[in-house]
Amino acid sequence: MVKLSGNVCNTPAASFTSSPVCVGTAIAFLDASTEVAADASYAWDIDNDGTVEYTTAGSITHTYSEADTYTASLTITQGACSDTYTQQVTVHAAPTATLSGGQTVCPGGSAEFSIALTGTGPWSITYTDGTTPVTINDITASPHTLQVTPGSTTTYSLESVSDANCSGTVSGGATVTVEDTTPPVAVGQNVTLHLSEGGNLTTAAVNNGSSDNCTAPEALVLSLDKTTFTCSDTGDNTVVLTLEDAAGLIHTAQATVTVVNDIAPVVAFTAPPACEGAATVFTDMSTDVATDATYA
Ligand SMILES: [Ca+2]
Ligand SMILES: [Ca+2]
Repeated sequence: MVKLSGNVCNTPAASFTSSPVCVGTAIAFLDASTEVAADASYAWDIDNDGTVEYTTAGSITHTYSEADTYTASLTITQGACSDTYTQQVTVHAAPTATLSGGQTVCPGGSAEFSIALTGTGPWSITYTDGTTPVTINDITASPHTLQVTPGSTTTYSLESVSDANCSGTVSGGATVTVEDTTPPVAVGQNVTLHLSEGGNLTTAAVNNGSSDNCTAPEALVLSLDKTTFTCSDTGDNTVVLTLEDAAGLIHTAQATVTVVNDIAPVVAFTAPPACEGAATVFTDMSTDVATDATYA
């Protein structure tokens, strides 16, 4: 028979393992202690504040209410011997993604909106236009800017987010309004029109860089209230240049058309043969006679 004297005991080797979890999920403390006697008592202090939360012999689980890095300790006592093991355990915060923005763009135009992210990158997000979900992976920075080109007014929202550690919660939304509510800007210029060149006025001659916020210059519909000028219009005439964009919005500008009658009149008359003594009838067949022409 062996006689023990003094505080002779078998010293335990306390140990446990844990893996990081996301907040709200129970974290497992897996007992890895050795040299544990049958009468060993366990004391788990899961936040190392000196107050023991669990006295379970063997593995435990615990759910922390807040994301943080905690120091946890396990003390095993058997007889007069004890051992304490401490280890940091990690509880990750759930990431968040918040979509914001909203813009009015021209038809065919693209818009940008912003997704603010919390957590630890890289993130993956899934957003939707209400019909088709789109997932973007490997986002490394916050905020993430997203460019979209909706064919019509569309509201976007987020469906899910996850970061390097956890899946999280999403919020917010962004509406991209596709429309043109801005009329074009008609800019005219004064024109001198020489009747010798035909007397036809073109919109290109009067247009002086008219433009629109959405419609390309070549796609604008230009028209004039008067395009044909004759010698009776000699002098200054006011014309109206009308501009219509693809949205049907209209703007007008006035311009002065100075008509120059530079056509030489063609003098002609007929004088049919008449009997001697009878009056000969002279008929004026002149053309291109200006209103200010004088006859002699
Ligand atoms: Ca404690
Ligand atoms: Ca417009």
